[in-house]
Amino acid sequence: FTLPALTYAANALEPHIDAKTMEIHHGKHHAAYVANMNNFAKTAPQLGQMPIETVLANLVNVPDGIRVGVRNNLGGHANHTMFWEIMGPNGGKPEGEVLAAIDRDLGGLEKLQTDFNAAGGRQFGSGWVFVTVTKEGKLGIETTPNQDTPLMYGKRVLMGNDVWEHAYYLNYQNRRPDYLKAWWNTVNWAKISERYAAAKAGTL
Ligand code: MN3
Repeated sequence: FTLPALTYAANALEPHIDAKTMEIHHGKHHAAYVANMNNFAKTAPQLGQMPIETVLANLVNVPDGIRVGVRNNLGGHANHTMFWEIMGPNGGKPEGEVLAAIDRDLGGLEKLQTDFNAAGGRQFGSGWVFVTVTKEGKLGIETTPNQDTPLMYGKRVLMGNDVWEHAYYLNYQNRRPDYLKAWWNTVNWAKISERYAAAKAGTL
């Protein structure tokens, strides 16, 4: 398991997400999930030999003693890998097929943002808010606690936002709704279009 490098500078998402938050979030929090998985793989090397989504969708097959740890740390690794990928500077606007799907399934971009932020705001404690996508390209909004991911029940994630306090507390403190609102300025819609096409091709 390896920590993916950010494809943009730590300060590239300012003022919406500050460089210090990015450095700690990526370089400490995500790095810890990766290190923990590499430790688990010492005693259960099969974990590193299967696609991540396969392990997460079949946690029952993970040895008892490390199942909770794998759930948390591999979930965290998958969630954060997606998270860095779908953000970036100059993210543009949704276009083409993904925009059509947002209009069709989620009532348009404005309603998606309102509903997604409301769901993220309601998530009690640590967790995530996602837009999931089926192989047919249908979108839905879901939340999970902790580092759980829709991959654990065989779904695919188009995009998602981290509502753990470590994602925003340095800059926003208790103001999670302000973070949720500002976060949309960091979304890389070209990458999300790629992920949408991959979902329909069965390769996401
Ligand atoms: Mn996080």
